[in-house]
Amino acid sequence: MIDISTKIADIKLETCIFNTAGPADVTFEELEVIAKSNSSAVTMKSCTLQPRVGNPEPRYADLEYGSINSMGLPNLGYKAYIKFAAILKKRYKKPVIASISGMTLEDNVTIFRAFNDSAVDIIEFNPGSPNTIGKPIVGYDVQEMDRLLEAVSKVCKKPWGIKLPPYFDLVHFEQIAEVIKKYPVKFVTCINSIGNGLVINPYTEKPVIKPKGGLGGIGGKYIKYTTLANVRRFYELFEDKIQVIGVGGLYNGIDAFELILAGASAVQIGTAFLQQGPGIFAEVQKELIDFMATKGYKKISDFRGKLKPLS
Ligand code: YRO
Repeated sequence: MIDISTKIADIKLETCIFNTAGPADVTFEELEVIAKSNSSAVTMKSCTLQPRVGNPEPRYADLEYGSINSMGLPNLGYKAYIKFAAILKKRYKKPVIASISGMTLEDNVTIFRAFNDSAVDIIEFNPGSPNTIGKPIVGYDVQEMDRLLEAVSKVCKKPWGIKLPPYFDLVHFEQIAEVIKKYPVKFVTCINSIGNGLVINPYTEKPVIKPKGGLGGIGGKYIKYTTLANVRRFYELFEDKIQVIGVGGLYNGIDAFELILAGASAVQIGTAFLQQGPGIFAEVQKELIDFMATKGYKKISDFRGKLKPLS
């Protein structure tokens, strides 16, 4: 028997594979599709204080090897997700994960506080928007990150982690890790989409999405090696005291295996779920088990983080 269960923030997950915040997880109907699938948890769309319709369409496009999006955080507002969590938990008995992405520090504090008295098991903070006008997104500003994490730590009573944007400079990994270590953060999820790519249709001579002059976050196969590097670097810097969840470019069981080998305690699926539907979770699960069987591994701790050196 091969066991691919895991624990995130001390919450048991029947498998280490579930949906990432963002794709097809805004409405209750969409969340029920995830709950009925083999996704081991139900992660809900990042929420804000007020409901948002998001950016004008087209705001998402499938690409040959992935996706581009500039959704603009369409969501039903945090109160809807507090209600959804209660129903989902009761009906489907699997962990529910809320994602919070308030537009200001004050909004984030209000939303975190409200989720304390909710059925959600885990909270993921998404520092993907600039919380101060004229500054970069919080995840790319070490001081802003410190300010936000301090505020969230003071109010949050649920186990929580952070969905990080990708980093590309080795010093940035160290600076962000130092700030995160100051707070009771249980996990980081690496990575959000690679921001502000531009996809052009050469025939129409136009971008493929409308918002921001065509700029949008890139997901899918294009980003897998950035995901692996971010998982690996944070796994090393946190010395396994803060867990790492891997997401970005995972389409099959061997991708999941590589992310776990790099140090991930669980993996999430985004673009591949959107493109292939909820059957992807059972598929990746089976492929991971089959690949582990060929290696003689019986549980994910047999190989997690154990990437071998070349020499
Ligand atoms: O556009 C989105 O809703 C979006 N897309 C992503 O690829 N990642 C995200 O975290 C989000 C939501 C947050 C934000 C980027 C719009 C601030």
